[in-house]
Amino acid sequence: MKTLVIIPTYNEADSIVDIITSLIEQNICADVLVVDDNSPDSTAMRVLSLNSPRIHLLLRESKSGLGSAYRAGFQWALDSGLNFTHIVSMDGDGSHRSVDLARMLNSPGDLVLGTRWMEGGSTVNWPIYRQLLSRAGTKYAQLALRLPFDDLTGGFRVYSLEMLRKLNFNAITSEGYVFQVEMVRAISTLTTSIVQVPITFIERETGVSKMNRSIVIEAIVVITRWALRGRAGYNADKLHYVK
Ligand SMILES: Nc1nc2c(ncn2[C@@H]2O[C@H](COP(=O)(O)OP(=O)(O)OP(=O)(O)O)[C@@H](O)[C@H]2O)c(=O)[nH]1
Ligand SMILES: [Mg+2]
Repeated sequence: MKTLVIIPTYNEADSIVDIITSLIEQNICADVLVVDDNSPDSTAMRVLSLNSPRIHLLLRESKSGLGSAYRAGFQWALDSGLNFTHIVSMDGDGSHRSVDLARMLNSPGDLVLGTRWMEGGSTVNWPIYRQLLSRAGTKYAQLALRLPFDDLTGGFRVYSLEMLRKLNFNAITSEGYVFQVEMVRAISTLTTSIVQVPITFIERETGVSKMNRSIVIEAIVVITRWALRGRAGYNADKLHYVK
């Protein structure tokens, strides 16, 4: 197993160094890739200051959304020639714990979903309205898209690179939380090897959330559109998402 952890960042200068250091020092992964959108708070400079061949930075010109940051990161991993076998997606605000990642990496699957809303999973200091929004979002996506998973909007995941290689990233076009839903939707046309591992999600202590109303509206509109169209069937989705 050779793992790359991808962390998208926008203004996470206060938390990014601790996260990377704990991953590298505990040898939880081989390498880390930060995809930074030219954060005004100099997140990228903090990453560069760590000065390690195991820490990579993909610096983009301006804030372009979570989905496009992950697409760029996945493509970087595929093109890197570094022979990674697994890719982890992880937030750069301290909400995701490396101790949970170690358990996720021990769970075999083409896709491992870090899951808050299952037995053993939890959230710490997360406002009740955010919990309700997250649970409602997952419930709606679960029913509308018939995806039998308990945390469809979370960003803490392990992907097998062999499986990612088969996906047509150009077909995955969403940006906010719904990008996480679209990844599961696309991957479920490829494999049934999708497992859930309980995680504890901790509310960020520094920096500010990038969540906003347009991200929620995007999710509702896009999921509803997929649900109405999706009755056309699994094969149409497969042709769309798989190379
Ligand atoms: N590169 C890049 N990273 C982003 C963008 N939007 C969000 N991120 C990062 O994606 C991760 C998740 O974003 P958050 O703002 O923490 O969103 P969240 O965890 O869903 O919301 P909170 O619970 O409010 O923190 C963080 O590391 C952000 O810095 C973006 O447009 N570009
Ligand atoms: Mg967060």
